[in-house]
Amino acid sequence: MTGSILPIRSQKRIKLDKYLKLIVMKSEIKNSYVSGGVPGQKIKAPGRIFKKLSVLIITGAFIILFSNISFGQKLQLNDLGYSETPGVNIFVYSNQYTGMFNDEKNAGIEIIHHGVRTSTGGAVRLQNTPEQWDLVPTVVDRKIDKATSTISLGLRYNDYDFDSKISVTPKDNGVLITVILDKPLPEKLEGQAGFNLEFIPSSYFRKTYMIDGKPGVFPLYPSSSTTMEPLSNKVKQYNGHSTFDDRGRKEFIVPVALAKGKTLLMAPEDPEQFVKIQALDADLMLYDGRDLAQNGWFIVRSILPTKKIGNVLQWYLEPNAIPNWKRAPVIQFSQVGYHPGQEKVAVIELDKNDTPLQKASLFQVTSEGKFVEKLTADVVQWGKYTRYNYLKFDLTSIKDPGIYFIKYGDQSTNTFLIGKDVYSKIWQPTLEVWFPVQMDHMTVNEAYRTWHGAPFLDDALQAPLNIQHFDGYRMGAVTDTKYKPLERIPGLNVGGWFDAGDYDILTSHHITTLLNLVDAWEKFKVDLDETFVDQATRYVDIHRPDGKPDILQQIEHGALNLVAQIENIGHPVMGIIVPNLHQYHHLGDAMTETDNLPYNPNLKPYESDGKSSGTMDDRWAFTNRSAALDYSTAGALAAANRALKDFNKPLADKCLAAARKMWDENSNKPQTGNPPGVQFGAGAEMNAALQLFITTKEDKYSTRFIELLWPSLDRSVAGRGGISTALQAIPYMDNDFKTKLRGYVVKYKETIDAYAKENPYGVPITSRGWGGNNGVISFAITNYYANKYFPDIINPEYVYKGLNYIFGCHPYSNLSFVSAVGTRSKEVAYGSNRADFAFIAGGVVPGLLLFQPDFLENKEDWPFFWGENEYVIDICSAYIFLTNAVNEMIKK
Ligand SMILES: [Ca+2]
Ligand SMILES: [Ca+2]
Ligand SMILES: [Ca+2]
Repeated sequence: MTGSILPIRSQKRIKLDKYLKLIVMKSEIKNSYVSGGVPGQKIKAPGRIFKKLSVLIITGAFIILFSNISFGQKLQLNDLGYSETPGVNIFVYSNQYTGMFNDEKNAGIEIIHHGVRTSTGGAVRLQNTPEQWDLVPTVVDRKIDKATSTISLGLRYNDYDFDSKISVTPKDNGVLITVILDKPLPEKLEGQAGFNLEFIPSSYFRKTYMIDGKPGVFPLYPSSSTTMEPLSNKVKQYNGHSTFDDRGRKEFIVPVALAKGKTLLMAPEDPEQFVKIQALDADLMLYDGRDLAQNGWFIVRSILPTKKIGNVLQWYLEPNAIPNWKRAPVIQFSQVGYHPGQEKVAVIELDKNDTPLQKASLFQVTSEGKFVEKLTADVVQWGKYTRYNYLKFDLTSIKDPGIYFIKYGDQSTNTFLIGKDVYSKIWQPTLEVWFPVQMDHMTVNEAYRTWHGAPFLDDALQAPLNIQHFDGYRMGAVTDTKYKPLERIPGLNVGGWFDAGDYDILTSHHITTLLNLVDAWEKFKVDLDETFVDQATRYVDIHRPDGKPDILQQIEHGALNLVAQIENIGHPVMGIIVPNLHQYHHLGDAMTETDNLPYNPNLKPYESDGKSSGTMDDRWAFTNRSAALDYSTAGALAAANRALKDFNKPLADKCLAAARKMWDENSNKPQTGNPPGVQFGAGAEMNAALQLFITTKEDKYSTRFIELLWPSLDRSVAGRGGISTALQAIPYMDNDFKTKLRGYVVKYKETIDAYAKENPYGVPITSRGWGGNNGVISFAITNYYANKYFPDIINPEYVYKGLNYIFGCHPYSNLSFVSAVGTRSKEVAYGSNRADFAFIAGGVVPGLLLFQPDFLENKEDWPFFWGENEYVIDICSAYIFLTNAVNEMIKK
């Protein structure tokens, strides 16, 4: 039985306000976890225990209120600039729209509700259910008035010359939100501009709402009604693009509200997510943003009145606060487990109001299924990082192989392993499943499932001039090719990987990926064969050996596309991507993102002769040339030549020829006059020089490498192309090289030791815009090389630190960031199957995003935050290298 506030027989007779106050009277919540002892089970008290029942008699009717709702103390503006009470934080533009990907659902007025960010986007908006590429306001002004605890904002839409102001001020147990206009709404925005606040659907699934006493259930899947309107009524989207494929009908979809009223109660049955909103003048409307976009949220909205100025709209917003609420401790450890010889330190993340316990314990699970306490030890306080306090529990002394779990207070973790071979297979899902799924221009099958058909056989058209594409690509005033704008470039429908959760070929990431895969092949002889690849019939089958090492088949696949770029265009291109925004957000079989027929300007849109089509949906190649891209491609193809020379000799020869061509065409250009190593892209040139030298042994390349390397290290040992490239060069250089490098490695150690003071994990955590896991993996790879050549300076623990973090010893949760690796891992991520709330095995997510000023987040119930959850080829290939490297380190 859950703590339900129903039944109420005569809603109309009870004013909601009064009714809420009555509920408050006596109830109390105990929101703690009941004592466990069973690993992995955080047992919630039945129905979130309520101690007392309130029995109330109202207007002659006997009504029993089983209430679990109670209100905490008032919100207070803290020194960090947000309103706070235990269980509720309200951020008012602590985070702003950054521009790059428009509305990332991480800005505006936001609520952190009992430790979970449930609400975002509080702003004057121009649609019922704004999508990612709908216009967002610019914050022109943000003021904090400490005396009244009020935060005021100026918001502006330049496209409509429209300014509004918002103020947020504490009132009763919530806040009062006021929209102020100095000038009446522009006519064009009448009926369109409103105040919106968005709520994440996953926090409200399987829950109910009530609007003016009328109950409803939050839909698990969108099925509310929509209407069509003529395109002339539509407020424009980013840069004139459209997310909607109207099939030439000049119309657009307008979602209709699920419910309308003055007072909205969201999830009144759930004290952790219960929010009350009252509109003091206009109506409130509840919308489902998923009508238009799978990543849409539930939206509460009031339309701004026309021809009015001053305080034109007011809402009272009250997120329920459980009195004296404390977030449950999060016990963080490696879900993959630990090698017996390595340090094993769990981190416990504690609410700042929580009192640390003295001890934690480690239990072993015996072969009889019994739990044996192996260690009880003091926890050590590390201190505060972001908003939490951190403790450490050291279990290094336990070395017996086996199955274990940690117990802290009432909580037991899930089980993990200690064993000599815990790392031995952790790279396989990435090579065996994730990379095959990303393969472009191929049908990819796995047992009974076809991941996708062979896509983009209509690649590609020359991108037109002066384009700023919505995925960051640009074209300048010239093509830098022999092709006219929109002319077909032949030969590009081969090889390559989808970069990430979208389906473009991003050349710079292909380069990184090729280098990582070649390194893994050359250094660790990764000869796993679990993928069948047939380029002739464009067919890939997962879990089906074909006698060829999978890693070489992947290297071949990446090289095929880069070589095709250089042979057909003359040089590598920034990328190849669909031209229309209504294609770009594609969620489905990649094969259906275009019609797979080459564009034929002689046919009308949507017309086809069976061989070509009049629909302009072919991908465009963004062809502007850059020396940095030329050089880095030369480096990757020089490396690919070595891996492929005994596997696919003709392709290997083409790789080297293309690499030399790129080198020669750039190095013969006049110098800029800057000293060596200061030109743009010098890191790329340095890496190309090293790779060409390793492949060809020609002195001109090593000379140039040395010439660029030392000045680069003097500028920064940690920067791109810095110490990591230098360490990799050691086997190919003389002894003096290594001697000279030693001083830089000592300096490098100082920079990485500083991380242990910054955070309890001792790794570089960067986290705005895009999570920092790639940086953590690079850090661990550099440490692997440093340990290999300078073990007296860098010990193996610097490598394990990075792995522990990726595998679960990180803030917010304790999930492994690699799907299907470790006992518990990311099962909801931003792969191409994200609309199914699913994962792709072996994918590595970016990790934690920082919401200023102090909230780190990685959601596991909402896949659509790309900055937290999107798998990308560069990080996944680096992961394959690192995990093979750690196995080699252990062998030694
Ligand atoms: Ca992309
Ligand atoms: Ca194979
Ligand atoms: Ca086409």
